[in-house]
Amino acid sequence: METIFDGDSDAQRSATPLPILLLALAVGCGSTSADLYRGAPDQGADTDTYTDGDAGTGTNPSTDPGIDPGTDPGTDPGTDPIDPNAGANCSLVWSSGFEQGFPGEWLNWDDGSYSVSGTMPSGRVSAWTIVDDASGAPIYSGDHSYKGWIVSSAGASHRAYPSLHTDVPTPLINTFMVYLDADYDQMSSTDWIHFGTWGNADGQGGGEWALHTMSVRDRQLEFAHTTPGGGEYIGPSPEPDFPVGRWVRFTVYVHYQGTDGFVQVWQDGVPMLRAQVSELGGNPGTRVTRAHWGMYASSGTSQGIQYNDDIRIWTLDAPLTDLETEPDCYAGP
Ligand SMILES: [Ca+2]
Repeated sequence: METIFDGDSDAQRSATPLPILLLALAVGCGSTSADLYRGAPDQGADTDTYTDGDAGTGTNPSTDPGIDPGTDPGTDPGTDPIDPNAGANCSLVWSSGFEQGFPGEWLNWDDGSYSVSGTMPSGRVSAWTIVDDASGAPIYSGDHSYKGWIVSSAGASHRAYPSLHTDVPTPLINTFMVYLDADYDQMSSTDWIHFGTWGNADGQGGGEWALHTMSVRDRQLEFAHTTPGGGEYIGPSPEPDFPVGRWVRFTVYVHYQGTDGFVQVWQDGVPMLRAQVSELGGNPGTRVTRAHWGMYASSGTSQGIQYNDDIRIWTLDAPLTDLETEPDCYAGP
């Protein structure tokens, strides 16, 4: 049975500001989630979230009926694909806590990087596996987590992760947990270890799609394939090194609006980066159809372990209007 939070993470979350998720007001007046699911283009109806990042709709968050800090997320059985405890504005559409094995909820495709036994496959220098509680490896919830690891530099980028092919309308929220165990002193300033990729491959096989990524490079969190290139840093100053040796909670907001799009990430509840998804200019769309997380890294990266757990994708029935407060899809209605 997968639980969403353990005691430590509850304590960690309680230190963050009260989770607030605001409904956008009247996007297209009468736009419904059904409209969004049909992928109806909504270009022009939305405010420009990139330049209008501040809250300020006048809505009083304390009156939002969707927020109930007293709800105990730990009571969520976690096995229902549509989470009954999801916040009023969030709908859980996909999740992986690595409790179902592989392929389980993942694309049934393995490039040779998956190791059932957890030992490095012959001829490889990076691989991934699913570890269990008995292994002593970090587990965020349930009894299993993803582990991707690198033992040597390579001639090409390391790719050791499962992939998701899906079709989810945006705006959406992707929450996931990362535990990085890497020695930054052994990484050059240009080496990177990736945490997430999102994009809108059209499924037609042409290989043309808009994508954007998030990684740690030169010790710090960054986006790539966005405008600005590494993302606009909006976190505390000075920018901290990305933490190693503990679980970090990411909350990623993705909104594709045809030829333009927006992405923002919170790290443990703190806004860190935002950017425009500029590749939509050449490959427009409104839905995320491809995503992966885990150990994708520059060829020069010679070591490192990354654990992932509780990867979840939630749709929103309207764009966020408060981009300061971490949207909390776990908050019960
Ligand atoms: Ca798990």
